Amino acid sequence: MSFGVRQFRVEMKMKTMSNKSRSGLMSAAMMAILLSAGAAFANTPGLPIRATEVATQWDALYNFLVGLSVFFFILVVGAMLYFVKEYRAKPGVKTKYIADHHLLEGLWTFIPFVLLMVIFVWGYAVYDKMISAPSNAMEIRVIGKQWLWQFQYDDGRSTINEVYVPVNQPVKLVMTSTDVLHSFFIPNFRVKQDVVPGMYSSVWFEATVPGKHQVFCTEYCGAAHSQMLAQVIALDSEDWENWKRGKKILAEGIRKAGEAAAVQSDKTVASAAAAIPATHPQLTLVEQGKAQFQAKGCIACHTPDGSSRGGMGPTLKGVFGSHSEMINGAKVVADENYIRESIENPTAKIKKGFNPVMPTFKGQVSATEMNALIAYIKSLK
Ligand code: HEC
Ligand SMILES: [Cu+2]
Repeated sequence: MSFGVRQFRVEMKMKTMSNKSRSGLMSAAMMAILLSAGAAFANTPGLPIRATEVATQWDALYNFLVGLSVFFFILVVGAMLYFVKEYRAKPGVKTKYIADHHLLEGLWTFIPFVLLMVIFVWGYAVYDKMISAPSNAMEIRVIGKQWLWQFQYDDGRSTINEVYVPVNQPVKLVMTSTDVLHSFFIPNFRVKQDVVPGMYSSVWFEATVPGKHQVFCTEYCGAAHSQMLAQVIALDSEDWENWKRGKKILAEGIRKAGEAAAVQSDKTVASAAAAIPATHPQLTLVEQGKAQFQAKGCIACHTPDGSSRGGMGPTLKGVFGSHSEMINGAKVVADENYIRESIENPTAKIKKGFNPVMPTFKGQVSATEMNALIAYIKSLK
């Protein structure tokens, strides 16, 4: 270590830096941190309302990052201004050559390392929470296409650009796209996930504030990208019951020659529900899948009940969620993506004990039909 005289003087100066200016710097930085910590409890100015627990957690992290940035901004700029004033070139004073200072170097490596690890672990924890749905979450399927959002519910209904959910209940979105990359973003919930053609991705939320929450497509997807908007309509328990009842009202209405629109209710949401278009309102999603299973001829090779069709094809009972064994010995978790691949590209993974005789159904199963088929296969426990 080569301690120059000049450097020594710098250190002495730092140590004797007037108590007043040092405490001024420190208290400004502390203020910044406290302000941002305080903001974690109220709504953060400039950000949308927080309508989920995850939103509160994201904001706390966000405010921490802002506070940290302000702290180091004040520290660095403050030190810079101080040094500019204190150590500007003076005639006759030659700056000493300074080689290294292990303690300082250690500190400016170690402190940022600790801070970045805190940010990483904290960020990962909230991301993990945002991405892993609780097992009791209600499922809604989302299909993105240029340029609208379609939603499919367990009860067989489907809606466009409006998704109805209950408050204080976890809801899992299982999403795919029929054309290009989209991304589903609900600012009030602070959740966002890419929606990708050819595969399923998912995200979940538990709305805590009833009302309308804006949805944006947040991946540029072509000319009308900015109009690819939707609303999450979060309903409190009474409205949610009305929405659920809307199904029966609608189904009856359709049977009674299209009287659905005549349903009277002072609940705006319930009347909106009654006007929802539905392809097969009398069939649940699982029932729609069962109909597809027969119509597409899957039933010729697969049974839904565990019985055998000989070597034709494996029974699909209990497949969903299981570890399916392939001829190469690999075990594959039979999730939505596996089921879809089995249907669209059956030879990609061949199940042990069977021949690759399944024809591809690529292009013959629409996104909504695929969701119904998957819901049906999932129901075969
Ligand atoms: C000609 C017979 C045949 C038809 C028709 C057929 N499959 Fe298959 N399927 C098979 C065979 C054989 C396998 C196992 C070999 C393989 O993995 O390709 C299989 C595998 C699967 C698997 C993976 C099962 C597992 O346990 O891993 C799924 C899911 C599946 N089929 C769904 C369907 C659906 C849905 C349809 C209708 C759209 C369908 N199949 C139509 C023969 C058929
Ligand atoms: Cu889009």
